[in-house]
This record gives sequence, C-alpha cells and structure tokens, in this order.
Amino acid sequence: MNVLLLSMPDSFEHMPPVAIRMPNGALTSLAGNVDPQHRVAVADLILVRRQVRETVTRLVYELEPEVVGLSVMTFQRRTATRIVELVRSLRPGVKIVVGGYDPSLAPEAYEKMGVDYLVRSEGEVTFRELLRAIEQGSGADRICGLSYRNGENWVHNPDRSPHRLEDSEIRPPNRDARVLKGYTLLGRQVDVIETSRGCTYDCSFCSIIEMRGRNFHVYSFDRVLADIRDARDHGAQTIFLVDDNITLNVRRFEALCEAIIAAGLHKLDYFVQAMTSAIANHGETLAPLMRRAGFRYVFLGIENILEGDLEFLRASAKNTERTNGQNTGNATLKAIDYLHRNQMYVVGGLIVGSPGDTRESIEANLEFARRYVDWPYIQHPTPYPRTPMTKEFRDKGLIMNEQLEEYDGTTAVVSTEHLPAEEAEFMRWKAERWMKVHHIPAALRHDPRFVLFQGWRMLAHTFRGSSIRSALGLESEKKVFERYQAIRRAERDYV
Ligand code: B12
Ligand code: SF4
Repeated sequence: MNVLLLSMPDSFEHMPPVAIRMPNGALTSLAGNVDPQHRVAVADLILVRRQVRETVTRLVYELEPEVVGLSVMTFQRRTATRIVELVRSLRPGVKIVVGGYDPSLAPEAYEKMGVDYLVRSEGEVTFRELLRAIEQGSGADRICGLSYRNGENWVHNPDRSPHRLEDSEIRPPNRDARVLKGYTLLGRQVDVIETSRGCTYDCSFCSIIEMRGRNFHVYSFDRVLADIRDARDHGAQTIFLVDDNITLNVRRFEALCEAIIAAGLHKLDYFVQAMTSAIANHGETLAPLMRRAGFRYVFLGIENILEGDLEFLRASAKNTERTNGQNTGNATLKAIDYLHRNQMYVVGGLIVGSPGDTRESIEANLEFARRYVDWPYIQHPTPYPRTPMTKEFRDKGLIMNEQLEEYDGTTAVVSTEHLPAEEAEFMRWKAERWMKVHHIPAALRHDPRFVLFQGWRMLAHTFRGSSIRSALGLESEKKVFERYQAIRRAERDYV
C-alpha cells in the first residue's frame, strides 16, 4: 500500500523556521517499522510551512496513498483538523490515522474529526499491525494501543505496554522515506536520534508520564551508533538526541560519549536535553566527556530558580545538588559552570507564570537567564491534556485561554494569582529578545556563513513587531508587543 505520513507545520517563537527546521523522529521510525511491501513517504510540513495546501495536494495526487498518517502536538490540533479535511476532499476513500502526543492524550477530540484510526502512545508496532489489518481486510479489534471508528461509535482497544527497546523489536528509522528537503539548525543540516525512551520523574507540566507511564528503556549502543552514521550519511552535520531524559542513567550516558568518540563520530555537533542535577552531580567526569564527544548545546531543564515554583512544577528533585549523599541546594549554577568550563552552551529551559508567581519572582528568573544562560528557552506553564498541572490550573480558575493553537509554550494562556497572563508574557517576551542577541557572536564564530547571510533574518524574526518609530523610542514596547501578537496570530493560519 502507499502510505503518506505528515508532521504539522506549526512552529513557535523559539524555533524560528529561518534557523531551525527539525525532522519529526516519530515518522521515520514508523516508516522503518512497516512491512517491506508498503511504499511510505514522510513529509515534514515545517519545511514548506508557507505552501502547506499546495504541498499536501501535490503529494496526495503524486503518491495516491491508501493511508495518510498525521503526527500531532496539542497546539497543532487546529492545523491537523484542516489537513484532515483537505486530504479527505482530495481522496475521499483514504484511511486517515492520527498519532502522537495530542491524539494519545485527548483521543475524544479526534472522534469528531474525519479520521478513521487513532494510535495511542508508541506507534511502531501498532501501526505495523494496523497496515496489515487494512491490507488484509481483517478486523482491528485485536490491535492493542489502537482506537478506531466503528460506524457512529469509537472503539478503544486496550493499551499497548511500553516497548522494551532492548529486544530489537523496533527496527531503525527509514530516512529514505523523506520526500522534502531543508532541515537545518543554524545553517547545518540537522537530524534526530533516539538512544532511550521514557523517564521516571513526574514533573507536573510534562506530558510524558501520562503518555507512557514512568519507565526507562534503552537502545543498544550498536544500534545508536548505526543510527548516527545513517543520519550522517543522509547529510546531517548536527544531531539532536531527542531522548525524554538521557541523563537518568549517567554511567550509560558517559559510556555513550566514549562510544561516540571511539567510533569517530565526535566530529558531528550534538544537541541534548539534560537534568541540572545529573550535570551538577557528575559534571567532573561527564562534562569533559560530553565535550570530547561533540556536544555543543545542552538544553538544561532548569524550570525555575525559586523553590516555591519548583515545588509547584514538581521539579525540585531533578534540580537538587548532592554532596556526600546530602542535598545541598539547587544544582543549576553548578551544572551551568561545568558546561561552560567545557565550552558547551546552555539553552536555558525556564518556566515562568506559575500560580504563585509575582512580577518580582518572574523578574528574578529573567535576570538569572540574562546572567547565566547562552540561549533562553523560557516558556509559560501550558495546560496540555491530562498533565497534573492542567488540573491544578483549572481548579484554581487560572486558565484564561482555551484556544489550543495558542498552546505553544510562549503564549501565556494562564494567569498567576497575582498577574494577568498577558503581563507575564509581555515581561518574558521583552527580556528574551535581547538575550538572544547576545548569542550572535558565538553563532558567528561557529557558523559565519550562516550568520552573515541569514543573521539579519533571524534578527528580524526576533524583533518582529518593531518599527523605526519604536527603535527611536517614539512608540511604547507594549505597542510593539501587540503587533508581535497580531503577527503570531496571523501566521498560525497554515492551511
Ligand atoms: C524532541 C522534542 C522536540 C523537538 C523536535 C520536535 C520534532 N520536530 O519532532 C523540538 C525541540 C523542536 C521540540 C519543540 C517543541 N515541543 Co517538543 N518534544 C520533544 C520530545 C523531547 C521528544 C519527541 C520525540 O521525538 N520522541 C521520539 C519519537 C519517536 O517519539 P514520539 O514523538 O512520541 O512518537 C511516537 C508516538 O507518539 C507515536 N506517534 C507520533 N506521531 C505519530 C503519527 C502516527 C500516524 C502514528 C501512527 C503514531 C505516531 O509513534 C511514535 C513512535 O513510537 C518530547 C517529549 C519530552 N519528553 O519532552 C517533547 C514534546 C513532544 N514537545 C512538546 C512541546 C509542547 C513542544 C513545543 C510546543 C514547546 C516546547 N515545549 O518546547 C515546541 C514546538 C515545536 C515546533 N513545532 O515548533 C510537548 C508536547 C505536549 C503536547 N501535549 O502536545 C512534549 C511532549 C514535551 C512536554 N512538555 O510534555 N520538541
Ligand atoms: S525530568 Fe523531563 S522528561 Fe522527566 S518528567 Fe520531568 S520534564 Fe518530563
């Protein structure tokens, strides 16, 4: 059968498509795990976000798919709805399947859309079995992890347990299935790699625990190294390790760095997400190894520098430093110090706008980011489906915006008990633009061609809404912010 897999074009403030266009790892993994007789095409619509309708139409006519699959995050739900309608109008008999975080955590929302199947949580084996059932015309009632339309009703089969990645049931991704080009991270071709799945923490804002429970499974190093080589052979110069929490097992992470070096794959640039506690408590050995293995940017889940906020976010444990077995406070500064001493850059993941936040507590976090992080990745708490935090915000009546397409992390959709949502967003937006400018010299040193030719476009993106009048101080920052918000609202109409 012909299968077309699509990821959504929606991007958000910290991922300006001029500089960052990342592949969706789920789709190539699905493509690598179907039976060999199927012809699968993967299209990441972020690569064509200004020609979504034309591209989907062209692909549907050219590939004549029997099955179309969509990977959807919550803030992309409206776009997904429109793409489902478009595909249905072009090819009425096609089977449409949705998967990813939003369909898994809010399946009821998809029952009203024109989709036929919904894959909950991990998809490789469920999707493989679904294609077999469609091809053979057999029933779908025995496929775990699948929901499907049966006349007017929806049937939800039992859950599928998380895959043990150790047993090779999940085959490597198929990057040859990609039919669009143009992936980039600051001018270098980027690809994504998984070395593990899952996490055993339970931060209240994170979707991962509802998605798959608290567990941790790992791929063998042989498989990981082969995957990195495959990404490199497909042109990647930068690799993003998308593991939910690779630093859960520090010894394994250190061994992985050693394996990357021994395999001669350390000339690539690596980007990874990490817990502050892991880096602070093991930085003496871990950080130099990471550097030697080619790690350049580390996204640190700092979340917040104030203990009260960390408690609300249930993120105290992963931000705690330990000395001789004793808790000795927040691990953030020590983690940042280890990374900086080893010439790595810190992408500072902070969350501002929790219920107890005041103007002062938000400002304290922004000031921290100004002083210590190299690239800010500051977000507002966002009530994604079924996270514990969502319930708390709802119970407190602090959710101010139910328009899911604005749930992109940098639009404040919740108020604090002391500050309106809009005010928290304004503070963050105003501060962050200038923090990003400070990283330009470092980016210039590493990627001079990209910065010289595209730097102005990045600046224009960062300062969207500004005008000559505002630069001369003749217009207030609030006015610029309003224009920025209007630009954001307009660009969300992808289809
Ligand atoms: C890597 C990653 C990114 C990367 C790359 C995204 C990309 N292009 O794929 C970057 C850094 C760009 C990113 C950004 C964002 N991300 Co992100 N990201 C992740 C992360 C860490 C891993 C996702 C991944 O690749 N996993 C590996 C693949 C193989 O697994 P998977 O995606 O789950 O796919 C499996 C199943 O879901 C299913 N499946 C998925 N799609 C489909 C489709 C079909 C048809 C089928 C059958 C099955 C299926 O099968 C797959 C294989 O088993 C997750 C999880 C986490 N711990 O934080 C968050 C996560 C997905 N991100 C999230 C969010 C909110 C965002 C942002 C909006 C803001 C932010 N927090 O940074 C931005 C917006 C991105 C944009 N488009 O502009 C949320 C989503 C929440 C939600 N309910 O929607 C998550 C869950 C994190 C969280 N806070 O909880 N992200
Ligand atoms: S440590 Fe990271 S992956 Fe784990 S629950 Fe917290 S935010 Fe999610």
